[in-house]
Amino acid sequence: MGKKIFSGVQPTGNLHLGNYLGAIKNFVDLNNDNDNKCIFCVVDLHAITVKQDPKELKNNIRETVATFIASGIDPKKSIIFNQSRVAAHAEGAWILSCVARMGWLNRMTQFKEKAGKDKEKASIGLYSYPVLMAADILLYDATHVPVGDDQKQHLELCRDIAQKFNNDFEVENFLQVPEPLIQKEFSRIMSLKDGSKKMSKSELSDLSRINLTDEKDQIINKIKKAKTDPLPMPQDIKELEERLEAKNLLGIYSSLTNSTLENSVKNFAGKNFSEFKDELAENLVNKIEPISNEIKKLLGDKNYLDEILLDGVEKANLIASKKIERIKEIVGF
Ligand code: AQP
Repeated sequence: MGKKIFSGVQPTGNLHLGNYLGAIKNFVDLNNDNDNKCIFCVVDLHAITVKQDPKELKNNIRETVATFIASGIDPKKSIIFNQSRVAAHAEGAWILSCVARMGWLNRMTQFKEKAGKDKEKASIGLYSYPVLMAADILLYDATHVPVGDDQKQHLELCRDIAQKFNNDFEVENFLQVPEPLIQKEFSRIMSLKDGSKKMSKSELSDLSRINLTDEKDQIINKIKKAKTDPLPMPQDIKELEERLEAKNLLGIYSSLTNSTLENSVKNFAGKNFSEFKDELAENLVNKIEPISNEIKKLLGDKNYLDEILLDGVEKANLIASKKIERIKEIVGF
């Protein structure tokens, strides 16, 4: 039986290789299966949990849509829309925030990482972010949610919220408890400058990530400058536990070439990093350059991107407004 897929990407600029290999690549495969119903959301309400420049946000919303399409998502076979235009997301988030427990949210590691030492100054939205994410997913009865490894904990929370709502209001199976779809390998791509940190949009150094809008020369340069260690390429997969940068680069290579980490290690065992880096850069350019060119082409036609969003908003609204009405009835409004 086909799956009901829902996933979101924040329009916070600098979409990168981690977003692509961890999530968007998976969206494309799921979208290519005609049995699946796919909804891909540009989660702009999530984006404003940290300060955004309004003009840039508007551009980033379009750029996220362009990235979906340039990566291979067919807008005719899926619903692509932006979250803020479907009021049920914000309404659902409020109702579910009365179901979720403080203790559950207090355990969320992403909030701790993003708020850093100065928690008092973080927005309330950043704290309750996972509840909005639960509303996003549950409004569409999604059965499966493709995400990168960093979102695993939020998805577990979404499952807990769905189960508690169903129990509290005695509506068995009313909210669909979704399954995460997290790739077994390479589900967390790390920074090119520090193998212990995830590749991130907000990292100050652009050299830490491959952006999906990077050009050939930028990609080659970033791989050349990517951090490694003084030893030759690892001989054995066990060495990777201690050699995080080598592990990350070999992981990226394996993901791009659809090979296992073990085979990639065998391929380059004992060679110089420079030889490996040349091959890695070539594979990256082959994958990213066409996407980058297509994003730029699509951004030249803002009307086309806006039409996709408008169409998506209409379709998403039809589904979400019915579900939120039922939720309101159940709650007693
Ligand atoms: N490094 C990563 N490796 C694998 N998957 C990743 N994802 C994000 N980074 C990696 C996955 O991409 C999807 C969309 O992510 P998002 O836009 O919701 O959030 P983000 O990229 O984590 O970006 P932020 O929060 O704007 O900024 P940073 O990156 O600075 O923290 C998700 O499925 C995510 O798992």
